[in-house]
Amino acid sequence: MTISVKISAAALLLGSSLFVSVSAQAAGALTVYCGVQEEWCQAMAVSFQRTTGIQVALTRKSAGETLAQVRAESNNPKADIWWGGPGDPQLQASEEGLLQAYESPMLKELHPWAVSQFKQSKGKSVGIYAGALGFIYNVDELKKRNIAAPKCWSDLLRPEFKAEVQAANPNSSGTAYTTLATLVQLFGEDDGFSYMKKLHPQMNQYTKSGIAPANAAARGETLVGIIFIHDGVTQKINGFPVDVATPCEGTGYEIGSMSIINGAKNLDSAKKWYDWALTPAAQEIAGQNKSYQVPSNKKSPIPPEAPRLSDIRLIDYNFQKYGTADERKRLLTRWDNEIRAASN
Ligand code: S7P
Repeated sequence: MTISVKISAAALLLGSSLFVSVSAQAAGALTVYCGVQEEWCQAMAVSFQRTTGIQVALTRKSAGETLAQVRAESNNPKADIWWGGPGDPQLQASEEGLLQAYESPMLKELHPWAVSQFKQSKGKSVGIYAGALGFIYNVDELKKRNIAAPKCWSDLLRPEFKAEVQAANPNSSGTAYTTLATLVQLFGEDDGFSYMKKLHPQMNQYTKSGIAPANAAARGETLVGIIFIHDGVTQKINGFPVDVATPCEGTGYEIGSMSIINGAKNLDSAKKWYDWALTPAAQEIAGQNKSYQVPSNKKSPIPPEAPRLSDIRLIDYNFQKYGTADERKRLLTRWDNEIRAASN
């Protein structure tokens, strides 16, 4: 979905009357490919425009889709900034020469995990937030059917969860690629794939976007979803009968990331967005829009609702290895051949 967010001069004065134009990519506008929830994407665009006067044309896409689009457009880049979504596809994009290096003066204010994304991408991507992978489940539906909540990866294989688990497709979704890479790192590659094979009959759908299983669990369309748990917290705060858990065996996490597209037509504006997006003022927009990740600037307050990474049994996720083009392609091909093919 592409929208161009424009604020009239009068609206800036009155602080209201935002209007949305269908004429995306207006001349001189900054074009942002946004990888998080729609509301947060839009709030960022509006706030940036208020702060700088620079118009923003924004498209929300899943991480794998953005990578494919940036690659397809590499001879004539349409976007300036890739903002949000798990960092592994941005590491691959960096390796493929699709991103441009930029060292923001804000770098010194960031947590080490955010700087590590910068170093691993050779200065072409940076961490903007972090969040852990886990489960969302519908508490009312579980109670109705007298089913115990899942606490471990192994629980998802229980007979009562047959066709009751939902996750995204790792080709399109950064969340699902994080899941795939997590299972491989946690159990070893072959055992990880055996687990995914056993999990396959438990799945009712592989969605395009990583956020979709959280929406489905909230509405009782699936008992369980595999998601970044902060998306489950959002549903809970929205009043849906859901809860979240992180797997007892251990779990992976994302470094939500940002980069400048190589050949960006609005480079100065892109750098302004990049620096601004790393400030506490910009990062607080997440919590204000019910997005509960851990922000990357050390001075940004962590929303009280955000799951604390220190409370979760996290694996030592190897972003360097699982973000390389070869490894991503190899694992995705193996997933297509051995897991996805089982549904055909
Ligand atoms: O904004 C929430 C969030 O979970 O969305 C991204 C998520 O991976 C969805 O993108 P995909 O469709 O590519 O999976 C996360 O980066 C972010 O924390």
